[in-house]
Amino acid sequence: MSRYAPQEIEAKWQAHWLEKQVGAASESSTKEKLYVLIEFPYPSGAGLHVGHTRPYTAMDTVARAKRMQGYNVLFPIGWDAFGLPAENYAIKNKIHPSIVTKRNIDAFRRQAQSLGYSFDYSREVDTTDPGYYKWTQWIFLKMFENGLAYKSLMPVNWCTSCKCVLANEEVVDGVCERCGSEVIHKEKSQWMLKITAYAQHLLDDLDTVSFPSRVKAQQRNWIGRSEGAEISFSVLYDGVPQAQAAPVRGSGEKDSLLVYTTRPDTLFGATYMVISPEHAALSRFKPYLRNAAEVDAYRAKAALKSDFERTELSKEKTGVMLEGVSAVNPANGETIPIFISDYVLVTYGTGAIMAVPGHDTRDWEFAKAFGLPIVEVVAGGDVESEAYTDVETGVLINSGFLNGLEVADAKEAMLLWLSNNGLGTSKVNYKLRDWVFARQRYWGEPIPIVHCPDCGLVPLPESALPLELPQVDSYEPTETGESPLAGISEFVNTTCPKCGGAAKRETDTMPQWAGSSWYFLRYTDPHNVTALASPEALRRWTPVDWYNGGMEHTTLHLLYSRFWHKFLFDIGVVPTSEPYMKRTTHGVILGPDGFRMSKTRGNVVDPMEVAAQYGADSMRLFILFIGDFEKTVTWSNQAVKGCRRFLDRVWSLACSAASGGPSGRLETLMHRTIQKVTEDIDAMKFNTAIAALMALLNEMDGCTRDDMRTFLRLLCPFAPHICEELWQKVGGEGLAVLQSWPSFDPSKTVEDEVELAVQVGGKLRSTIRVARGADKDACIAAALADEKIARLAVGQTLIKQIVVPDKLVNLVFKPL
Ligand code: ANZ
Ligand code: ZN
Repeated sequence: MSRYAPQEIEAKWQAHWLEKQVGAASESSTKEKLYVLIEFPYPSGAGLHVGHTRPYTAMDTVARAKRMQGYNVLFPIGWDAFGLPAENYAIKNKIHPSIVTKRNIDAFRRQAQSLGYSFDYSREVDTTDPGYYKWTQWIFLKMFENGLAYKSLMPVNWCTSCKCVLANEEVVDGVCERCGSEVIHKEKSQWMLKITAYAQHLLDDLDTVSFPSRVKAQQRNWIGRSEGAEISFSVLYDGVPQAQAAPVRGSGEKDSLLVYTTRPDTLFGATYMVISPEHAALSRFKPYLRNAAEVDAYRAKAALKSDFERTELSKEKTGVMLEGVSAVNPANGETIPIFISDYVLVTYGTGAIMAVPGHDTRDWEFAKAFGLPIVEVVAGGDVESEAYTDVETGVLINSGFLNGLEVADAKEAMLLWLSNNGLGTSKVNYKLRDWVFARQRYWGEPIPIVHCPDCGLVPLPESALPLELPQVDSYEPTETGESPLAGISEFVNTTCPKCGGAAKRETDTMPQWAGSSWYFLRYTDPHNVTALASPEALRRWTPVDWYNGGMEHTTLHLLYSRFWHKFLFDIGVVPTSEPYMKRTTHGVILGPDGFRMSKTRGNVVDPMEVAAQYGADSMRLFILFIGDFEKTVTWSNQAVKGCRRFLDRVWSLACSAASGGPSGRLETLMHRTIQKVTEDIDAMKFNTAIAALMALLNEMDGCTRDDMRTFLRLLCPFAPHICEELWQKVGGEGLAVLQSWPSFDPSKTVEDEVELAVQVGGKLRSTIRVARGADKDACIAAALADEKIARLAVGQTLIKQIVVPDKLVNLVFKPL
């Protein structure tokens, strides 16, 4: 009997499977389709890491099981290859990013294949391939045509180290998600995508998909719908010399400030106003301000802070009162001061608030810091010691016509009053911001727009796509924040597609999230040169049935791609409004020391090394056996060895299996295990599925080849190489990976006999087997028929019998 030597069999089967295209999805099959998707990797120079292998192994197991279960499975792979690391590497090593990218892709593919991943490698997509990004640019042009791509001067997040604009989603805790450097605000003219136009759709359609509740909750929070009112406060230019104020007052013009509030019911409690340091009204106010210098100094300081720093709850409130202007509370006519403070963001609502310190915590802190009046307008708390923010209970007080109403009713009453008096309207707001869609870097999709001095922004015609990246000598971003493309005059100087006059190309490129916003569509028809995919292919394969990915993408890629998909649906390109029917997520794997794996900690485990040492199958089993799939787990070298020992036993039992049909002895356990493994794969409980297979193996000593063949079919999606090899050894026909999935009979999964303890006078004397659920008389009869009991009963008469069904029989005898 040969020993199990994975290194001798794995490469052989990988090559064989590739040749037989066992992972290829069929365009002509009549089987039901199943589109199983993983998040395609960024092919970094470091190769596949543990973070890839957990989701990929899981979904490969799912894809393999589903093929065996009779589905026509689409399980594709591709490369999300634009982005900064390749560019930074290129800068450092003076190699074109495309060369580095190609090298990395080849290495990734080799590694994926050596772990036995059954992707459909014939459908690979590469976001940096002009044949691919032609369609990324095409979608952009469609968005431009539909008013969803626009350029606007706006404050943007600027990473001081990447020298690049970041999306809100890329700023984490006030620093750049990528490099950890400080992020400041800068005014720049930016390409934007109007994702906000889809805010309500994105929210509503969450009800139609099967996503984990925490994913839905995160997207809902990120979209941040709130209902409230916009209320107008008139502004007085009060503290300035009459002559200066005259132009406004004398002309009869009225100035006003619009606020957004979710609590119009508290209007009587608004004791001051706050506008953001960037608020446009400040330039109007400036001539009337007595403390303009102080105001300017505060604004300069605020500009250096990130939104995160500014809105942190615990932060001490700062601000400056605008001396020379004031506002009027429209509900009670009182004059109230106006402040600027950085806790009010220019990018939300109207950039101005009515401050109600009695019932808003931030306002309360500010009022305490500045000695401003706090008026209680909802009874129920103690507003001197903290803001009373409850909205479920409490009634309005100190609020004129609202007095005595509950909050919900007061909101309605106030809204009616405001609209009747032309002072306000109800308003829905979203936290979601439009998506900053430009990077000042080289290695991204060029934006296919021309700046013409006469025609303005002119889109390239479709025939000019793809607009390819030009060859450059230097990939470094410029100090002025312009893309390296700005330095290539052959690229920049062009003619206007509309008027033919001299014009300049846009030199910003798209952000990394562009190519990944639609890649799953391209898989359905990856070589199409006339469309991003044919309508037939899209109808055949979309929507994605099952998409597994990381929690970290919930408010980035997952939201972006839903937005693009909805847009493509609206313009008739895709057949469904949601791209993914079901989303699952995996937990993080920590290093053996329990910390997040990182180069600096030196606790990074290389899955390829593990596979080289123990075999790809042991690596696959281990990564799934390690713990609950959705949970964070810690790496353990011990567990890898355990998985290898299990496979060693599989090997030796298979080699010694006797010929013959299924063993009756194993029938129930076999049916149970089939059921468990089938259900556990669907529920992503891979660890308990593997445990059930281990338990089954423990009972398989002396099993037949038929038993072993069933076992191998069950194990095959997890550890395909060893199963393929042993399948041949135990007389299986064809390829193991092409076998049908074992079926189970639910009625055979229950044990139909149970063991009963038989006591005589309370002492255990024997055990018997009876049918499960056997009645009292049957149990007693069976007990009395037992040899040992019969012997004891000689010369005695039965005077008492107690039966606990399925458990025990107790008999009491008395001598005759
Ligand atoms: C008065 C008020 C009274 C408020 C009260 C709350 C409680 P959400 O739910 O997140 O939409 N706000 C409005 N615009 C703001 C801005 N640009 N920067 C900072 N804060 C802003 O929050 C809406 C509430 O946040 C608004 O309702 C406003 O404060 C504040 F008892 O108005 B409220
Ligand atoms: Zn022109």
